[in-house]
Amino acid sequence: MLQDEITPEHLFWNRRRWIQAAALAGSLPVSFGAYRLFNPIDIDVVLQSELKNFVKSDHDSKHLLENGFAVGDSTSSMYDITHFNNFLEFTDDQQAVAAKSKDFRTDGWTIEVGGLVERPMTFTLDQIRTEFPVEERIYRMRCIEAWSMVIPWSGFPLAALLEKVRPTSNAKFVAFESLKDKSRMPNQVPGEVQWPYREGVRLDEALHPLTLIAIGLYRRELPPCNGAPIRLVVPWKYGIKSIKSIVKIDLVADQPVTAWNQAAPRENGFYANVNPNVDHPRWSQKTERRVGELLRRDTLLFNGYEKQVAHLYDGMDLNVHY
Ligand SMILES: Nc1nc2c(c(=O)[nH]1)N[C@H]1C(S)=C(S)[C@@H](COP(=O)(O)O)O[C@H]1N2
Ligand SMILES: [Mo]
Repeated sequence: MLQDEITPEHLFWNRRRWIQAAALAGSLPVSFGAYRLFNPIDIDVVLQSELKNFVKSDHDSKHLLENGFAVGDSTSSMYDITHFNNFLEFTDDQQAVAAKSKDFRTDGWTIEVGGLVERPMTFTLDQIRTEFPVEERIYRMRCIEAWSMVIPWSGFPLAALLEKVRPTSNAKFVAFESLKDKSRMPNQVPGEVQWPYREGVRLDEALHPLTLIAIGLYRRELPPCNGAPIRLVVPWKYGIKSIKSIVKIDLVADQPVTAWNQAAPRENGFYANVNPNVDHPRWSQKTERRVGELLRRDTLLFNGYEKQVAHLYDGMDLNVHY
């Protein structure tokens, strides 16, 4: 299950092959998403450097599957992962995020971790990269808009970061903020979402071993379109929760304001757990389109991570929007 055993990496990273694959995809519209018909050979993702500090998981693939650290479904291609994105700071056109974000600069990036903690800390990216051993997690990503992918993230548990700063006993939630800088994120215009993009989870959700801070995918640094240089991934929740390009993490006592809950609370609950039994006000959540596949798939409760996370919600009614 480890990526170097199953992925012929040169196929993803040989630029010529990649372009050929994209061209082929464009000539086979029946088996691919319709968006490719209109956007067949558009290679605008700048290839990022390889990550160091990789750890091999000491579990076998059976344990990876049991923990939810890997999935049985096949991994989405680099092309799909980087050419259908939600990143409203750049554009609301999912197919144009790659092109609009490709020159996004992340040098000098820092992440400030504070609030109700014993040891507030500010990390540079280099510190993050050396401090935390990076592992591969192959997760489903299910957007609230009913599309999905399978993404091989490179990252480390958020719990490892929180351990360093030592949350105090008053801390009950974790609040996240993306970069706010209109000169680098040109679509930070007045609209539904108030900038910066903000997200939050309960502290026990934050400490769950599935909750990941990702700094890469396919063992490369994160491409801008996927939230460079550092983002959250909470695989059992709708994609809105997996906030990109984080600059600030705060431990807080009360449920924090989140961008989409604030913008449209009837459509986006604070919890936003993937749930096929609770429809979006404007569409069903029972099925999803896996990007790159023809037939729709059934959406799974907690995005297929029920065994790992259902206990976090004991006593909550799973047929209610929350
Ligand atoms: N800062 C920020 N983070 C964000 C978003 C965004 O618009 N801005 N979109 C979210 C949504 S709706 C989804 S589905 C995922 C998509 O992640 P991906 O493009 O890497 O697949 O990012 C989430 N994180
Ligand atoms: Mo989303």
